[in-house]
Amino acid sequence: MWGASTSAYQIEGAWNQDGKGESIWDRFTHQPYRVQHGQTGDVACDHYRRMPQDVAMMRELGLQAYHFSIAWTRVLPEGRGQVNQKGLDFYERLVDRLLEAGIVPNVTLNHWDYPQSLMDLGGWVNRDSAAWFADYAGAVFARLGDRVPFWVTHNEPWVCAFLGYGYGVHAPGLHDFSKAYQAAHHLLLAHGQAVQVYRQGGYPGQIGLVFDPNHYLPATPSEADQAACRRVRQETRELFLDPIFFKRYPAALMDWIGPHAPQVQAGDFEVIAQPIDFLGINYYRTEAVAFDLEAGLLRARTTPLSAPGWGTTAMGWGIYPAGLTAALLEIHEKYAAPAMYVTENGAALEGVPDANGFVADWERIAYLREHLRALHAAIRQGADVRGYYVWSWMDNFEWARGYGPRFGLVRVDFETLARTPKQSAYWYRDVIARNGLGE
Ligand code: IFM
Repeated sequence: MWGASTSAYQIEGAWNQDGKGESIWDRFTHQPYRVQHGQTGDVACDHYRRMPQDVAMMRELGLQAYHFSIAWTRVLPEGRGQVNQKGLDFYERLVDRLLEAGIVPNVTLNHWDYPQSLMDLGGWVNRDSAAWFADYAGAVFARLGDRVPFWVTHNEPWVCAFLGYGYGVHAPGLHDFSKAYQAAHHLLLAHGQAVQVYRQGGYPGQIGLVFDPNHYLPATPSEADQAACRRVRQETRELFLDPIFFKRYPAALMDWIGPHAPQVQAGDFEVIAQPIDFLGINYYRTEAVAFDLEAGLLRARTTPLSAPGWGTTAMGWGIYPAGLTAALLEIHEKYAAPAMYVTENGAALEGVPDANGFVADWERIAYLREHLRALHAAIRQGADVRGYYVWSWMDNFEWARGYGPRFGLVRVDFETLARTPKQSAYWYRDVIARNGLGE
């Protein structure tokens, strides 16, 4: 299955239209010094209004599947309580248009734009978040569960918990690792409860979760660097997958973080470890990890690593395609994971448009081609990977970096909001039509 991904806050705009409530990203971006150049997602790609044309372009370019997220505050403006039918209507129109176009919808419930009203009650640090999330999920399943074949509870829960509550670079902008670990636990609990609601509803589709296992290598063979590397892997990978597959947290990590460890109640792991139908993997980069006393709670400093001959992306991320093979195989082997999908993969690259707005982004093509080779290598070695999604369908709001980094197959001119497919969009159309690279 060949697709592309986006998320609600990054593309929709219309932040306060048709009854939508305020999310933590609305609040965060409206504060000074949070996002580069003070940019916001107020308008973003204006997808909320231009959705029909966007789906038409996806169809023209041969997309088979589209992975997007739902804005919780469009459905429940206060996060709980009264459902805003207009919000659900929008997503129903989107799903129906996709289905008419022969494009499979893959829908994420949480891609970070958490309701501000619930943030005022503590956000993901509040244990009640799990039940609020399950109720929200239930409202969405009730409207769309009969038609959507793939559901994702959370996208990249590490980013949600740690960049939001620990490092403070994402909304809600908190700097407290105890809160980050507690938020991670409640995200997992929320995931489990939402899966339970889905199963109880007897819906015909599949449900899973998406996380982002960067590939990490020790900077040197020293014991200190190897241990630091293990800690980073434990926090970004095992913290989320061990509870789901083994009903426990990684003991060595809990020992290391000591008083920051999350509070777990009896029965939590039973809820978290609901069987899932698939695991989504977002892969972008590989990093070298070195022990560093001044580098946060894990005492681990990460540095981008590029494979020989490859540079870095416009975000300074290393390009290391073999990291995708390694991540898929390691997860396949350790967790005997059910079907896997690469739910995001792509690169932020500069690209100067010509007079017609066209960008000949050969670098993106090189990046994607090499990662598809790496994915194929993992499949040949036994990983059960059923689909691949490019991040992103179109240029969009890259969180704290604003509109600078461009990940899209389709260029968006943020002055006029005109969309122009890049060279990579045509290349990807041909890959899809051939069902491979044709090598
Ligand atoms: O833009 C993000 C997306 O929201 C989540 N995964 C990584 C992308 C690139 O940073």
